[in-house]
Amino acid sequence: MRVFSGIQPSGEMHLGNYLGAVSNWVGMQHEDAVFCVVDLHAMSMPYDAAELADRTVRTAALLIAAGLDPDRCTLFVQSHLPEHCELSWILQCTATMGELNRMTQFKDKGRGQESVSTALFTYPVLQAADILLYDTDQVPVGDDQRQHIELTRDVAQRFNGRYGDTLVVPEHVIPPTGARIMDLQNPQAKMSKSADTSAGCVLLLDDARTVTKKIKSAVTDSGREVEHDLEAKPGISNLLSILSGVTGRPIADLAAEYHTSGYGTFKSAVADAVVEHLAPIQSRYAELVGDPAQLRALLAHGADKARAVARPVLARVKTAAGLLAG
Ligand code: ATP
Ligand code: LTN
Repeated sequence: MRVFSGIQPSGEMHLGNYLGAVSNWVGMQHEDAVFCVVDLHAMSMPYDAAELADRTVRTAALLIAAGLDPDRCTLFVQSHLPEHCELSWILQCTATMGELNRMTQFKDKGRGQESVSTALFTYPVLQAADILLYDTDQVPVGDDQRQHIELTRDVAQRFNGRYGDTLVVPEHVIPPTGARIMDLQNPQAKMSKSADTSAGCVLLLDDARTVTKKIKSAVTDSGREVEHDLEAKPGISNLLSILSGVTGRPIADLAAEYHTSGYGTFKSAVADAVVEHLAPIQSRYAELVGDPAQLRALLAHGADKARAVARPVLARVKTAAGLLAG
């Protein structure tokens, strides 16, 4: 069962990325699990070239600190394998303008920008290439990626219909809780590093004081009871998801325990649990970034492992699509 997922090195990792995706990757590690820092995707929005390489290494370090073990899975950097771009081109010949136009991420991220790169539009095709290049069965992602995985399936099925059974059609794996962590200041919007203010977004590397301040200032809902009700209590429900994510306890148990404790006490408990969960990740991260040469060596080894899977798949696709063998 091959597992593949990716994360952009486009900013600091936040609790949404961690609870919606990365913490699940940690539990899905085995020799056929492949995780990728998608630096090429991060170039589709305006970015600082002087910082990208450093962010890429730091993102990999944080993934390892969060529990990915490069000996138990494959961890590598997307741009180290040109095969991703090669397959992306071939798939662009199968994907249609109409289906890319329907992607909501493209519309959201492009909104308000003076000019939008072609890459932001074709972004989901590169993502499909990432996934299909590894004969992936399962893609663990947050809820916001549902549409991109559907597109990947459609493109794979169309390719297979045209050129014969060539690509494995993957399934998404969306966690039951944590799939959609919301902004603490605006529980109608997903927690995102690109939000207008950082107050509603807890970063994995925020210090204990900052985490506590952000969680204690989270907007809550009317009433006093701690209950899971996405419609009536989106703020409290979000905090319950976060507490469940970091403690591993079911939301129902937590809601019962804090039902009458009052919002203040509940928020303090959430803040303490998050701080406690992040502390060991932060100290492992500090050790890892102290040795960038070692991280680069780990990533080079990861790229070798990834290449061994990707090359034969790409060769199979090129033959199926009618390209002349070199
Ligand atoms: P952002 O919106 O913060 O810029 P992103 O979704 O654009 O993040 P990535 O950093 O590549 O980009 O996301 C990595 C993973 O984190 C994906 O699987 C995505 O579904 C998941 N994810 C991102 N935000 C959330 C969230 N608020 N709740 C749950 N999962 C999330
Ligand atoms: N688009 C994703 C990041 C991403 C990804 C992937 C996720 C790029 N390639 C392949 C899963 C599989 C995002 O923005 N979160």
